[in-house]
Amino acid sequence: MKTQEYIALEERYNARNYKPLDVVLERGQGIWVWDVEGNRYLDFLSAYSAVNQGHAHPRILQAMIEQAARLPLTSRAFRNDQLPLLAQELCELTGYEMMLPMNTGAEAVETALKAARKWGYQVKGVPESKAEIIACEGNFQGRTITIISFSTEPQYREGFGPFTPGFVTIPYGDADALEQAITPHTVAFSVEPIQGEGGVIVPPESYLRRVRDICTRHNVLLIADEIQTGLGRTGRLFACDWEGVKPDVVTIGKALSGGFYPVSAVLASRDVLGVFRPGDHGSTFGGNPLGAAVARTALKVLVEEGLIENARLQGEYLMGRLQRIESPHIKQVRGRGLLIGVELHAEAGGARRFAEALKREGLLCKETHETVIRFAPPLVITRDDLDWALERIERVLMMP
Ligand code: IF1
Repeated sequence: MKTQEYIALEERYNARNYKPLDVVLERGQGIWVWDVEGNRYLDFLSAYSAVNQGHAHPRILQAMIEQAARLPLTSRAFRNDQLPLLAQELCELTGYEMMLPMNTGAEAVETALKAARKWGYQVKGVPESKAEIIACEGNFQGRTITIISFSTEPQYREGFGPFTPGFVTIPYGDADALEQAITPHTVAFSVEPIQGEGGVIVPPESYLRRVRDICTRHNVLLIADEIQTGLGRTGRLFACDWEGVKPDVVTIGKALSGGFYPVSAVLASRDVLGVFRPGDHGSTFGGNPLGAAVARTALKVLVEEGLIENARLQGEYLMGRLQRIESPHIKQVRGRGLLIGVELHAEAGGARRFAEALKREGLLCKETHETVIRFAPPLVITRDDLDWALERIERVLMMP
């Protein structure tokens, strides 16, 4: 079957909740993917940072095969021999006291919000059903009804109400706005250290430090969504590390499995995650031995293969080269590590046509918010690979 036949089938039988680039992929290895016609592409999106370790990483693949053959799923009705080791290794790596495993990013976010509310009632003493959580304009934290309840993007909400109450939004990057929005009922402030879907928005210097200080003074939990920015993407384990900030609660997902399997988690202190008692919360697949074994190896790969450091080094190089492109279309290049957004001028004709042109050049990336091209290659990328990519990016950005 050829590209157009696959597309026709998908358009006919699959809900049209996406408008993908018309490339049908069938194989991936490291930074490269191949389509059904045999064309090779450099993956400059990494499944939105889920394949930080590169496609089909051999060590993670081996762990997956071995665990799949041994025992994929127990449910949490019984214990398994992988989850305790993942919990220990993850907590030791990140410096948190406890973790709670889920599957998708949205589930981790929901779990963090539930933990924060319960913490608010049990520990902070907020009156029943009064808990308030503050989020930022332009946030993207998933697609559930509760999460879109605090989205400020009309398309994510339209037709999906009524919404979950208890959320307020403030401008991103504005610490004073946070201080003003806090009431005695505020239990948490939920923030992305860099807004990914928002257009790779990097907040002003020391924003996270100020936010940390405000949350501490008001006894409000600081929840960082590191689902996209975490696990090496920005050149540190967590993007919050750049400011030396330790949130009370961190959500991770995506690259936690190296893209093999949905694995997410909430990290926090015993004070916060300790609010859950048996029966309060759970998931059929969360903490399953297959996901746990895959995640354990995905974390080892990240650390032992120096991918976090590589993201910082290659990110600096890529950013520097992108900033030196003298294209009339470019308004701003921003980001951190290997999470980079190239914002185009309104007159450039939209980011989509540049993504399409890059695809024809053999490089896959995705536009966000009409005018931003997002670049996020796997963290295993080398300088030579970047030079290969930059030759094409420069050519495409110089087109009329
Ligand atoms: C889609 C976007 C990225 C996230 C942060 C939680 C989640 C995400 C910071 C939820 C998910 C994904 C969702 C995916 C595309 C992708 C995306 F463009 F939509 F916004 F990465 F930028 N927190 N982001 O970025 O995680 O439940 O999906 O596992 O919805 O198409 P999930």
